[in-house]
Amino acid sequence: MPEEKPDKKVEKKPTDMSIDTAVCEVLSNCEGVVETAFDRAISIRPCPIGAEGACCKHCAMGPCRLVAKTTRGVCGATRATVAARNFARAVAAGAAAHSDHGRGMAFALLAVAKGETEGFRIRDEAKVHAVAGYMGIKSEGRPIMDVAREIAETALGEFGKQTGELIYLKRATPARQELWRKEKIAPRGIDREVVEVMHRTHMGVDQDAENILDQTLRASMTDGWGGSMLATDITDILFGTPTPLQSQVNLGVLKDDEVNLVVHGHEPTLSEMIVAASTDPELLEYAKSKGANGINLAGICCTANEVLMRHGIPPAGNFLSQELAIATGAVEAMIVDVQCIMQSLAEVATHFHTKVITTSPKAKIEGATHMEYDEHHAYQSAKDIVRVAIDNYPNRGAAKIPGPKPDEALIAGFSHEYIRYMQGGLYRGSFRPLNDAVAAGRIRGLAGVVGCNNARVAQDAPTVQIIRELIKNDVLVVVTGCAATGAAKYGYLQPEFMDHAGAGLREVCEAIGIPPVVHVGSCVDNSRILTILTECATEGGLGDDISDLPAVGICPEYMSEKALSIGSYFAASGAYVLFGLPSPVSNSPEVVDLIQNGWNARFGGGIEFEPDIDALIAKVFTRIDAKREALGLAEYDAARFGESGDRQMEEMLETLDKGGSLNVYSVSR
Ligand code: NFS
Repeated sequence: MPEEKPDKKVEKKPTDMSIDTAVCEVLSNCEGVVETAFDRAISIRPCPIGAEGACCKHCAMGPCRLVAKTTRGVCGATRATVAARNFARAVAAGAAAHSDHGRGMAFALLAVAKGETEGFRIRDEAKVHAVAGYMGIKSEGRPIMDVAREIAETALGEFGKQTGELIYLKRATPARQELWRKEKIAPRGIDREVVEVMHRTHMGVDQDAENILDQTLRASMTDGWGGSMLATDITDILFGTPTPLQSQVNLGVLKDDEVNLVVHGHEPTLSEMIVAASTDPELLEYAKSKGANGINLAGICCTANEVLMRHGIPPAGNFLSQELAIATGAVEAMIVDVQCIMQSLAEVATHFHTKVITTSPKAKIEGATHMEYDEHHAYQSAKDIVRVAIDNYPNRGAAKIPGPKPDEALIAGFSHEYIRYMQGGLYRGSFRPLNDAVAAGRIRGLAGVVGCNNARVAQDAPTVQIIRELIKNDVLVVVTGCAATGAAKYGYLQPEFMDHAGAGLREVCEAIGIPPVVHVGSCVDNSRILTILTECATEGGLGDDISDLPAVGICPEYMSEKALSIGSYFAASGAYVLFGLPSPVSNSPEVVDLIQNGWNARFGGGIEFEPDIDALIAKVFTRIDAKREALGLAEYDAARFGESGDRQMEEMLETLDKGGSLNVYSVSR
């Protein structure tokens, strides 16, 4: 086979590859010395056949490339079947990743409830009662650990369930539940639907694109209304439901004179314990004995979001920053578990003193140090890992940490419970003020901006362009995942960013006390967006279902299969989702039409790929305005509002500035 030839014509400067100046600074230092994903994205051209969903490699008669005049594979599979199969398998992999994370959380809760762990406890008893309510478990008057155990067992039961429906489907609007049943896509067990995608897409099974895509939706819903929603709920139970807090962001959060530990990956069980261990007096003393002034913790990817939302631990960056954190030369240990971890970390680390530590039996990397994390001895495992990092501190060479920019402060920690609380208080919280503001046109619509970085587009550029344009035009934005970290890096999660919002949006945000860009968590916390949208639909005044709302989902820089799963479950839930990259099914106009228009006709939501970001933004407004019109709402007029609200936002900030707590609705903390 000929070697992949680098495209000689492509010459890119760091500033073409990322708009993050800290990232560009480290990239310049790496030039000619350390190879990164940014370099490989230039030297490796994406395969045009795979990129369009035109390659079928599901049996050994192929791989068949359905390009040019070839319209069928050796077995006769059509372009539509092949594109649908490829898409289905990607969604199944994404749903499996999120759901396996949820399963891990359920096992952790079970271990806590049985008293088999040291280090963990239940931090949010109110959430235990709420989740018991969703699951139909009696909780009143019972010992909390008994209820927690039943929740964990019920959650685990959702994975192996063979018939019936996922319990959490009941959290959707009645109209949505009815539609799912009518269209026969209500998922049964989590594992069953994912396995069934794999079966149906095996050679010679399901050959009907629409039928394959229906199973794709079932599998995706086991993510959004299954594994992810369980993961969010159980994480809140064990580690606390987030409330607003302040933090910093970007590579500049690494410290010159402290032991820097970066937690990277997704599941929060280990990182929670690392947070605790990093303040352990014994370990702080140990760090001092090695010449360090302390232990500094930072995060990458969604682990960063988990520990940011609950502890204010600063994210050092999003997906494309992972190699560069090591390339600062200032990281003693990067601790990883599962998902979105580049294999190249181990290679980058060979140029520096950093130890890359893998911790999950599911994810090992050649060249990394494996220290398997045992949740039954969680705190001890965390301490052992922190100790390895401390021992590595004296090995640090000349480090170059890019300086923090002044606009890197952020506010995060907006759970749906807190957003409800902000609109009326502990006993009278609702989504009424938000709905009224949308109905009146102060807020034009709602958008979720979520997902990854992708080395094929300049890091963060599409995300910040989209968010800026949306809030300027009075669209309230919620963010999760690497898009949230991206937004934070440019000051978009600062209260001052309110000045860039349209007058109507600003007025509402000030009155309710939320920023115009609301960080609701990690990627599994997209389930919080499902809850927020359902609350809006249930509150009244904006129709009866998510599909009636003037709301859209946007994934500007998608990279992972999880993003396709998220897009699919949002579509099934009635949201229209735009991805800012080329379509992975473009080889089949039939499949493009099915997921965009076919799903939209049946479910009121769909998926569209639009790599032209200006065009994507225009489509967002068209969609939102069409929904407003269908609801009979006032036409959006940017000039109509402009009075200031009662500045609850400022009061909240004052409380935070004085070191005060906003933990108001949770009884156990
Ligand atoms: Ni979501 Fe989070 Fe980031 Fe993308 Fe990866 S970390 S689960 S997949 S890259 S947002």
